[in-house]
Amino acid sequence: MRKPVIAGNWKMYKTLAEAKDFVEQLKEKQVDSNKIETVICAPALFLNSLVQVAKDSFISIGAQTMHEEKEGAFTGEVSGNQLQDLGVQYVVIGHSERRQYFNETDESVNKKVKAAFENNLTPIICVGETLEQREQNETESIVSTQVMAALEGLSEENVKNSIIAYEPIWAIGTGKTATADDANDVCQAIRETVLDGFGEEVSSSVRIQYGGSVKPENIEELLSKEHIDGALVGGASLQVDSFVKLLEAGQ
Ligand code: G2H
Repeated sequence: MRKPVIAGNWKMYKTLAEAKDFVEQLKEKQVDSNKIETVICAPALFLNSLVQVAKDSFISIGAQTMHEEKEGAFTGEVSGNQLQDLGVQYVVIGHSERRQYFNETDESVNKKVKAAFENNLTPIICVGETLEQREQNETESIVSTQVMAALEGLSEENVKNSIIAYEPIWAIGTGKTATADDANDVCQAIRETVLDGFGEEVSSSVRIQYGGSVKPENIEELLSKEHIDGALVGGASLQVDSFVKLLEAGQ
């Protein structure tokens, strides 16, 4: 039985005071961590404070990206080692915005995923197709290529502990959501890709999220699908009330 994981991806939103206030409010809510995993992926600047605020609660803190090297002359970057040192537990890797605006490639995603595991961080690995690719019927081949590239060279244990987020690029922040059936079909294709590469035990354990305009109105149907094990949520994770509704739907 795979435990659903709902991860908020705050992107470049909130001030430190707003971020702390959100986590303070959220941790007072009744959320059963046996039934659902809750992650807030915040701007790097806030991670140190949020780990402290979330301590001893059901909330885990994640980063939105990391560098693959442990340390070095990489101005502006943050390493997995530094994240682990703060008590960060998750890291989003290969979000389409990182691929589009910050030159992340399948190859760098793979290096970052490996570095995440070396630093005891759970990677949330994002894959997804553009509208043009979907219209050309290339969705499954594109997504499957991204998944295999991201997981290349990983141990079965690490793949099992990875989280894969299927985020169709055309559905991100646009208000357009893939239908739950379409999202489930692609998540199933991802699971079959993992099955081909790593076997039955790994593919039945790995968790696959859907992301792209997830909101309280569509979460229940998405989570009711066999291959969707949670959600990576942008806009609807910015307000405590809507985020709590997503967590409630997953319990
Ligand atoms: C997709 C998602 C969060 P939103 O990027 O990763 O954002 O829910 O706003 O579409």
